[in-house]
Amino acid sequence: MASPLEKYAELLNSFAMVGTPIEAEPFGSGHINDTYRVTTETADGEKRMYTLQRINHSVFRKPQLVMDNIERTLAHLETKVAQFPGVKTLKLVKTKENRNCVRTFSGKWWRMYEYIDDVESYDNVRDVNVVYEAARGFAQFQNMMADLPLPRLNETIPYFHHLPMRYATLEEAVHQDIRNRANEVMAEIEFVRSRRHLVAHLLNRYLRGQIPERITHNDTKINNALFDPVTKKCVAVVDLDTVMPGLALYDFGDMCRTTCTDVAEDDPDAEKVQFDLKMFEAAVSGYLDTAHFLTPAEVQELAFSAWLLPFMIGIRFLTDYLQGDVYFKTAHLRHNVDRCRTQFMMVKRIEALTEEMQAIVQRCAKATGRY
Ligand code: ADP
Ligand code: GN1
Ligand code: MG
Repeated sequence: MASPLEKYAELLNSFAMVGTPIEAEPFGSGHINDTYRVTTETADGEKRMYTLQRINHSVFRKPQLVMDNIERTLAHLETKVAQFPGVKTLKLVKTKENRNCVRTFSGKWWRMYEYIDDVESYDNVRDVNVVYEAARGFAQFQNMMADLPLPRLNETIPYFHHLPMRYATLEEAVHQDIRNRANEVMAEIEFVRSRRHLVAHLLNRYLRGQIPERITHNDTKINNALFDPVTKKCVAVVDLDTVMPGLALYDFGDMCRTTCTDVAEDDPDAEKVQFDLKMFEAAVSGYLDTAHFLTPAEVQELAFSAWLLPFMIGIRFLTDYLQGDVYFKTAHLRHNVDRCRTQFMMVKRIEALTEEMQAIVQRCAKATGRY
C-alpha cells in the first residue's frame, strides 16, 4: 500500500511549504478530520513540520465557509498575540496559488497549517494546574475574539449546540431506527427522555436576551488546547472549524466534560466515570480569572453548562449509533454506545453534585471581586 507521503505527493506539492516533504504520518485523535503531520527538509538539511488536514465535508457541508472563518479568525488573533508572551496562533500555509485550501478533483478539501512544535496535547488530564491553564487558554481565546470586526462569522454547522434540535434529531433517529438498534439502547433513550424538561433551559435564556451571543470556539475538548511542556501553560488553541457565534457557556461546559474526569471518553466501563470537583474548581477559577466579560447570568449557569455538554454530546453519540455511525469516526461496532455511556454517567454524577458545584461557582465568583 502507498505510504501517505506517496499517496499525497501531488497534493503536498500544491502547498507553499519550505523544503521537500520527506515524511507524512497520521496524527492526533480527532473524531472528524483526517490529520497528517508532514516533515520537510531543505537543501541545507533544515527540517520543518506542517499539519495537513482533510476537512470532513460531510460534517462541514460548506468547507469554504469554514476556511473563510479561519482566515479571519487567524488574522485577528495575529493582531493580539504579541500582548500575550508565549501564546501562539495557528498559521495557515497557503497554496502556491495563494488559496487557503485545496479542492481536489475527487471533491476532497485539504488545508495546511504550520505545525506548532515543542508542545504537549492531552486526551485526559490528571493535573489541576493543567485544567486551570486550559480554562484560561480557552477564555483568552474568547477574549481575543470578542472584538472581531463585523460581519458575523459564518455558522459552519448550523444548530451545532442547539439542544432542542439535537433532542428532536435523536427522536427522529429512534423513530426511523434504520439499523434496528433502538431496542438495544432503550435505557439510554429513556435517560434522555426523562430529562426532556431541561433541554431548552439555556437556549430560552439566550432567546429572552438574558445570555449574550459571543464568538466561541465550540469544540473546547482538552486535546484542542496545546500546552508548554515545561510551564504547563496553554500556548495555543487549535481545531478552529467550529469557531462561530455561540454561547460562552458551551465552551466552558465542553472544557469541563473533558477535564473533570480522567476516564477516557470511550472507556467501555462507564461506571468508572467520576466528576472531580477539584478539577471543576480549577476550571471555574481559571475561567473566571480570565473571562472578565462574563455577566452574572452567565456565571449563574456555569454549573448547568457542565451538565449540559456531556448530556448533549452523549445524545449526539447515541444518535450517531442509531443512524449507523455516519458522523464520528468509530473503531468498533459499539464505539458510539461506549462514548454515550461515559457521557451519561458524567451527567448522573453531576446531578448528584449540583449543590457542591453551585457552591464552588459562588466561592470562585466572589473571590474575583467582580460578582
Ligand atoms: P479534528 O477536527 O479531527 O479533531 P484537529 O484540528 O483537532 O482535528 O487536530 C487533531 C489533533 O492534532 C489536535 O487535537 C492537536 O492535538 C493536534 N494538532 C492539530 N493541529 C496542530 C498544529 N498545527 N500543531 C500541533 N499540533 C496540532
Ligand atoms: C468532535 O473534532 P473533534 O474530535 O475535536 C466534535 C465535537 C465533539 C467531540 C467529542 C465538529 O470533536 O463536537 O464534542 O468530537 N466535533 C464536531 O469528542 O462535531
Ligand atoms: Mg480536534
